[in-house]
Amino acid sequence: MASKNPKLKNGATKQERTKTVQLEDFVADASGASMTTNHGVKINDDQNSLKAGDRGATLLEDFILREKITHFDHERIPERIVHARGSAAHGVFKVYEDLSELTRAAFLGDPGEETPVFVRFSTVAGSRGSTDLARDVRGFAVKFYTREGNFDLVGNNMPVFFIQDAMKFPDLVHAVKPEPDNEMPQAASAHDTFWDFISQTPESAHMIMWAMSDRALPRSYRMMEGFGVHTFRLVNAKGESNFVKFHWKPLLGVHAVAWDEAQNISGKDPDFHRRDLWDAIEAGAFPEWELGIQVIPEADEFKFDFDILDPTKLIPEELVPVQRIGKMTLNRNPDNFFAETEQAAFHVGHVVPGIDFTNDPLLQGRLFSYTDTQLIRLGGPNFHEIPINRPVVPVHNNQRDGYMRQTINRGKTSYGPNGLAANDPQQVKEADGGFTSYNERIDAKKIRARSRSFFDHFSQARLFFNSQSDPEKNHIIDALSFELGKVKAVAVRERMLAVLAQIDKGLAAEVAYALGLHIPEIPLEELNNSMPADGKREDYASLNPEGDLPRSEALSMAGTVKDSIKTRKIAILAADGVDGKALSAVKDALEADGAVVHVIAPRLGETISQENQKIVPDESFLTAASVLYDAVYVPGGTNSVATLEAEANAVHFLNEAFKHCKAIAADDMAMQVLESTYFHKKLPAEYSRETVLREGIVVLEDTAKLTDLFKQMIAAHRFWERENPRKIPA
Ligand code: HDE
Repeated sequence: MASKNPKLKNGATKQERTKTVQLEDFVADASGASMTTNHGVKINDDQNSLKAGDRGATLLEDFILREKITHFDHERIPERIVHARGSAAHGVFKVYEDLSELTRAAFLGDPGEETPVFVRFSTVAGSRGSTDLARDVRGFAVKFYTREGNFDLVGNNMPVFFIQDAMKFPDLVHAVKPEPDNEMPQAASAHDTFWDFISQTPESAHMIMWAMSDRALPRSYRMMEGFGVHTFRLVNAKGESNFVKFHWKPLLGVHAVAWDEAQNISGKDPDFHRRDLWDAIEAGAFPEWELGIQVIPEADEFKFDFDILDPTKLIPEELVPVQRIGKMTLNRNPDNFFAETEQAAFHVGHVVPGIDFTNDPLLQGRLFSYTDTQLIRLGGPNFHEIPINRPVVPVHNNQRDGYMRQTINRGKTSYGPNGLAANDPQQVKEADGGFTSYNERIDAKKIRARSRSFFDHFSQARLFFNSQSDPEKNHIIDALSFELGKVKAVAVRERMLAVLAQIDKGLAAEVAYALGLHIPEIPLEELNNSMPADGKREDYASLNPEGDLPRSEALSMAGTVKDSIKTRKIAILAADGVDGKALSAVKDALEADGAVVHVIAPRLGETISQENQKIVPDESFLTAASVLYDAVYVPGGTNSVATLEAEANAVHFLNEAFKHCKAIAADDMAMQVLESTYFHKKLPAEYSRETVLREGIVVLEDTAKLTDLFKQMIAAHRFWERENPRKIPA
């Protein structure tokens, strides 16, 4: 499309190349404009169809009605077969230092270069309209619009995957999606077909540990790690290659919600993550991640006790540290969900010179799938011309035509070699930026098989479990007990117990207890049913060695960043007669540190403080719920406290906040409200600083002191120890 933007006509300055400027050419803004048909005819009446008389039949002649209804009839496209539910944002990426020793990718070689990105987060199993808080893996797909073309890092928030070979992907997805006879359950993995498949497929054991952990219940997309999962290659200008694993590290830390809370959020606000991302960006609290790489020299390919081509394995950070090489900031919400978020087409095969693939058999299959899926989803081969998918550099080749072609290719030649157009467009030498594949030596027989080096199915699952804090371990046990508890086929439950016993006997015993079952003795060679017709059981037996590392701190969320209350959502419960001075002091102090504070009152409109000042509540107890907040504060004020004490919703709010291990603060006078909760007996007897920070509850008259402690408690995120001895009522 010819540019309407005069800045772009002169081409090529760095700023002008940015994606935002490119997209502007396609943005339509109706402010002050006349209404027209799609063909530009001004419309006089958009309220009534053309009829034969006042009360007569509608005329087929009505081209305005027909155009409007026809377009409407075709508004939907197929949703993504996986990752259908997603939310996205624009941003920028900047590398910290020149990495040209490692890779010739230009966007990683110039710390002065700002590369536009578009990032889409998603759940995997649910459909487009499903809840954000399902227990699920999250997609973390980043499109870098570099000056050498698009690079897509299409990752997840977990560093490993369920299967080792692309051949199994349709089976996995059929098993996890709603069951085919009744289309239930929506977005959840807690059902027979999923666990049936998993219990026959021990290679999924490691990923199952991640999926049953708190990683599957992020507090926010902004508080998730991201992983490229596969081992890729970085290749420098000399043609030297290193293996690489990609990581995204969120600057706000990695945080989760409780499972009971997640289930409640799904009802109260199914758009919880979508809203959170949108609101943070609108408020200017731009989400940030550092890009990390683990670099493995070619010579070290066989140094590990697992195969680096196996996507069910991670490389522990203790063995290969993650170097933080750059920062990504998301700073702009899309203008239009469909045009941008829905039509974005990511592809793990979109790489730029300097980044290359490995033979990971899952990655190899993905290299086929992503273009193929866009052909059906976006309707033809020209989806690269959709504005959100266009690179910010010119595109020239001899590909032509197809549905919805936008480019008007001038000239007679659409082939090469050609003499009529002097061979234009020209191929590009490697030294001038032409893509060349890494010259990997391959000398092998053609076989359909799985490498024995992929058969250790349990040691990293065990490493993950052993690396968790006690509350995290309890959450995994609870998650498995819940999920398998929803499975109707007892044989599937039992088989899963045998799989869990290979990971950790204690874990299996706890889940077996919850299910009221015994752990069956299934020998290792009978656990794996994912084998070919002629395969011999012993050849496909899982291995289960001890593993080199007892623990890896980086796998636990317990030690994550806990130094900020930025963007945390805090509720202040208030009614008429509230101590307005204390309320404002706490609110102002929290907001000054970047928290989002909402006053919640029995009704909307106005709340009058004891100082006779008007406070406009953000929500009422009807519209708000504690699961939508990170912490809660109850100011004093005789009348307010009396009202709240009698307000069942306020007491419920506090009970739930306690149950979900959140920070709770109250003025001394508001103790009366806390006394109506079920947990008041559990309140720490003496409010030493240490007790307060351990328990996450502070009741103090001194507002300044209270604010200081409350902030530290909010930054700590959750007080999971409160769940002990796991007897918190609903
Ligand atoms: Fe995907 N995956 N995938 N996947 N994937 C898709 O492409 C596929 C895998 C991931 O926000 C689809 O455009 C196969 C691993 C993300 O638009 C499809 C295999 C990882 C997204 C597809 C995998 C991912 C997708 C569906 C096994 C993490 C959403 C719609 C061989 C590293 C991207 C689409 C977005 C989407 C195929 C495994 C991540 C069908 C065949 C492993 C984040 O092409």
